[in-house]
Amino acid sequence: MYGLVNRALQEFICTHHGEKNWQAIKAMAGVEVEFFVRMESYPDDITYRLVGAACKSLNIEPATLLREFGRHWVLFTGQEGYGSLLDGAGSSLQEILTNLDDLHVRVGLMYPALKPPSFSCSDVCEDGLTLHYFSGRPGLAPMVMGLIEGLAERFGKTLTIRQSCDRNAGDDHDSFDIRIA
Ligand code: 1MF
Repeated sequence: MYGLVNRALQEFICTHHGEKNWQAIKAMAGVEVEFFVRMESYPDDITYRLVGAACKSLNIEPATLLREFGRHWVLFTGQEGYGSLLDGAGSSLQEILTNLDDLHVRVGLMYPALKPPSFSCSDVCEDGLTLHYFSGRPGLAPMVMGLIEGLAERFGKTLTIRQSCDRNAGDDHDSFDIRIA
C-alpha cells in the first residue's frame, strides 16, 4: 500500500499511544523502514505486521484497532490535502458511498500502484443503504466500518452499522447495513 497508509497508522499510534510505543511496535514488527514516503508503494505485509504488533503490544483486538484506524484515515487524509477529493465525491453520505469507485479511479490515475477495493450500494434510501465491499486484501472489513463512521462524522451524522455479509463467515463478500439518524 502507499506510504500514506503507513504514515496514517504511524500518526494514529503516536497520537494515541506515544512515539515510544510506535518505535517499539515497529521493532516488534521487524520493520526497518526509517520513515515512510507517502507516494512510495510498500508491500502490504508491512502494514499487516505493524497492525499485528500494535495489537499485541497495546493489548487491543485487531477489529477494534482497525475500526479506530478507519475513522482516523478519514480525518488524516482530510488534513493531508485529500479533503477536496472526499468532498468532490458527493454532498451526502449516500452519494459519497455510491461514488467510492470513481474516487479511487481518480486517485489511481495519478498513482498507478494503487490497488483499490471496490464498493457498490443497494437499497439506497433517505435513512440508509447497504454498502458492499470487495477487496483483494483480507481482514479489513472492520477498517471499512471505521471509514464509514469517519465519513459520517464529516457530515455531522450519527449512524449505526451492522455487518450483514462476512467473508470470514464464508460469504463471497462483506456488506454493511447502514442506518443514518
Ligand atoms: O493500494 C493502495 O495503496 C490503497 C491505499 C489506500 C488502496 C486504498 C486506499 C484507501 N482505502 C484504505 C483501505 C483499503 C482497504 C482495502 O484495500 O480493501 C480507504 C478507502 C476509502 C473507503 C471509504 C471512504 C474513504 C476511503 O478513502 C478515501 C481515500 C482513498 C485513497 C486516498 C485518499 C483517500 C489516497 C490518496 C493518495 C494515495 C493513496 C491513497 O497515494 C499517494 C499519497 C501521497 C502522495 C502520493 C500518492
